[in-house]
Amino acid sequence: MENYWNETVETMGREQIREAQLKKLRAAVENVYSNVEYYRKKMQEKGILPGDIKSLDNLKDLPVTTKQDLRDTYPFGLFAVPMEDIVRIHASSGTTGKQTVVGYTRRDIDVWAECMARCLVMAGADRNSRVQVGYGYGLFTGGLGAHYGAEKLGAVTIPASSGNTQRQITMLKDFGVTHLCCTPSYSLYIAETMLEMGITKKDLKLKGGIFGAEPWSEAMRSEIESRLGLTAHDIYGLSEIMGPAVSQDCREQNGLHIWEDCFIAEVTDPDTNMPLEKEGEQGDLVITTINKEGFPLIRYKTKDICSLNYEKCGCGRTHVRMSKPAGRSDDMLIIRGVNVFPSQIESVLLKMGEVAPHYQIIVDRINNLDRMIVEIEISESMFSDNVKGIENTEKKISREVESVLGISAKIKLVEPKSIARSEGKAKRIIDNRNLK
Ligand code: DLL
Repeated sequence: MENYWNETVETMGREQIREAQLKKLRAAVENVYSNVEYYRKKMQEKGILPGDIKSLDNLKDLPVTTKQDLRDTYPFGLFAVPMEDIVRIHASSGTTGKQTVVGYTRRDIDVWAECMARCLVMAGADRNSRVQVGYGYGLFTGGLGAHYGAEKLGAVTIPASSGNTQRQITMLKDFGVTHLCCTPSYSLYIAETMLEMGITKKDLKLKGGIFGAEPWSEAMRSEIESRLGLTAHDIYGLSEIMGPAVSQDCREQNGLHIWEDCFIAEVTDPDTNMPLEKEGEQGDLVITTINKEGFPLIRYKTKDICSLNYEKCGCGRTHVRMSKPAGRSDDMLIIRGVNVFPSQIESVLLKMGEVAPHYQIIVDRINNLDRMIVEIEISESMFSDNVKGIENTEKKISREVESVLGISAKIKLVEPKSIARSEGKAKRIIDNRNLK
């Protein structure tokens, strides 16, 4: 029997979902038109008024919101309530420009905790669980987002934050932690450190992992599951929209349920911003928030690439499933004209089995020609292998990468532990081409 946190909402009929969405969308559009000058102007420029939203099909008539809009209104220009109603602020790290700031009212924090609690239950947690939150606490939404959900659920919540890996492992063991929340790359780092400490998965009581904040492949999921002895769930979210718990996959591990009582999802053509006609087609995910007070967003271009599946899921939930995000359209490398996602390379590497799942892609432009080098760590056992053996493995991986991507890449096997580990999001790409 499947457990739900909020069965009525999670298993609501599709027609009911759509009816509720239309009602909430109209209210959301009315709200931003009245309370956010920036939106009012954008809508006026497009010649659309709140009263024009008569059906969900009218969503596509509304202007899209981009990260640039958030920067242009920095810091509080898109807030829809007076500052006295804001109780929390989060911000993106701003590695690619000015940081973006989002604000939450008390009700927004409650809704967020509700979404997170649903995700935790979807990963098999309940009030008897012990949840270790290994996402960073602070302006990043991972730590506090997961924390409030775990507390709402009534689980024992361990605010470990990221880093201090040996201590994380001691807590996992001594506190009998059942659920671990952190980035997938950090979970592998934990597995690696466990090995060094002589601790095995049998010493732990882990049942579920709630991993997200960065793209990861199905192959990486299998690797994490076997090394930590748990079921690994993929959780998606972004600070602009809320933080973690916009969507997550259930036990079927076949797409991430987007909480449609809070968000409307569209998959669009990145150039025209129009929804793609065919269900299941891959495109840019655009999200409209319909249950937010402080920082409502209309048609936000996430730049994450996925497809949508509206079929009822084996778990009984009716909310639409997005495919595992393939990456960001702005993280996509275009190498010699070919689109390359780090996740494609990752799947090849993990299928080979001879190398460790730690890699970095380095791209240079030499004499006007792009060159891609994939540095991959070899396992300890391979390290003691002879040079010939290493060369052969390099060639084998190179052939495999070329057959998947259609372009060649130089494969360089490097010593164990030579690629920097991350306690948060892994840095997979070093692009030295200066294309910006
Ligand atoms: O990463 C929020 C989060 C925290 C999600 C913890 C899940 C768990 P940002 O730092 O604003 O917020 O980064 C958002 O990260 O647009 C995606 O490109 C990427 N991302 C997040 N989750 C996933 C995922 C948090 N499960 C950006 N798979 C998003 C792939 C993901 N990419």
